[in-house]
Amino acid sequence: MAAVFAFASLLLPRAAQAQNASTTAMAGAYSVTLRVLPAEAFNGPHAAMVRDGGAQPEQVNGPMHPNHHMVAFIKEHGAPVENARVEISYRRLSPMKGAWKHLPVVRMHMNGKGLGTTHYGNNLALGPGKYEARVTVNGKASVLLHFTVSN
Ligand SMILES: [Cu+2]
Repeated sequence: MAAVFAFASLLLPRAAQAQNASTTAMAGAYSVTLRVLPAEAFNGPHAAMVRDGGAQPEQVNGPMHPNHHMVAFIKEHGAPVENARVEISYRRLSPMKGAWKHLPVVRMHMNGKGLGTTHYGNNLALGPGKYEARVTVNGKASVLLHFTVSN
């Protein structure tokens, strides 16, 4: 199985804007949509997210004080992939270039909306700036996506 690296951002430059950034590219046979949203609750009466596996969620009121929810939705032939192994790393490009960081990836779905809404990622703290993120699916298909955080 050949490794597939889809450097979509080089071919089709497009940067999404947070608070609700969304950008999509193909990673091999997988469609990867990266969304950067406001931080989401995993527990309590207003939990928007239900954890199904993977890493532990960074809680909204936890020590990291996350302000965003960076997640990847994976589809294959138009259907959501509910059991992918997903790795996400990211770095800030400007105003100051940062080091690559690994996001501990939670597998989750939207509370009350079923496993068809499965996605992968976590809450995290992001300051304003331009970023790139690499999403790798099942260890062999990866895509590099760009987004901007404005607040
Ligand atoms: Cu989520």
